[in-house]
Amino acid sequence: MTNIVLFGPPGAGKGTQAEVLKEKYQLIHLSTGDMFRYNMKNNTELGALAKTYTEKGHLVPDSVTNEMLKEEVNRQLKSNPKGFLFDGYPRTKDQARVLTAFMTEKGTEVAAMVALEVDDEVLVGRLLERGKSSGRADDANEEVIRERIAEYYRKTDILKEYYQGEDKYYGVNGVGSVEEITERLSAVFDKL
Ligand code: B4P
Repeated sequence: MTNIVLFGPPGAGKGTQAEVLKEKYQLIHLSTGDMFRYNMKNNTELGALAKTYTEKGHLVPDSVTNEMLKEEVNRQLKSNPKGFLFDGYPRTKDQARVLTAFMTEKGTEVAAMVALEVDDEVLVGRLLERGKSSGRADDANEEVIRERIAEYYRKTDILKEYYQGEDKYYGVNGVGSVEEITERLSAVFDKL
């Protein structure tokens, strides 16, 4: 299996690119953000818990996120996938450690972290634009959007070093048209 972590700050375009790349490379796309939104929409207990964090722009606690992710990976493994495309996970050092151990337990590994690099002001602009139509509480106002970006620098950005330490980090310029960025990402994916 080839497992890739698609990385970047909120609004970098991880979800947008994952939709294209999962088809192109036949990978199972796992977005923890989508999983939380599905649970919120369906009013599950997990959704109610996640909402209290996401609407403030904060990360959902690691224990909750890790268990949800593992459960989904276990379910998907039954179909013998070619690999996973992790989108929005891991987002903390604890999540990265859990993912490394979990992949080892499954006899596989994370091949690479591919990161979309985008300036903060571009991120704020994109998310405010999406907020006009998405109905997402976390896109609704600039204060929450800036808090999500601050949370990224507090807890997530450090993961670059974690994967650089394993020689698995690839940075890609995330500014340009969606197609241009897909081409840049594909150049990295083709090597993996
Ligand atoms: P996510 O769903 O992962 O949300 P995101 O960071 O906003 O998305 P992404 O980077 O995928 O951006 P997108 O393609 O949509 O997380 C939401 C929340 O869930 C988190 O804040 C957190 O609370 C919680 N959560 C999720 N995972 C967690 C974890 N592991 N641990 C704890 N909590 C977790 O693109 C954004 C916008 O930009 C779109 O409108 C898109 O159309 C636009 N866009 C994309 N590419 C563009 C381009 N090239 N040019 C112009 N616009 C572009």
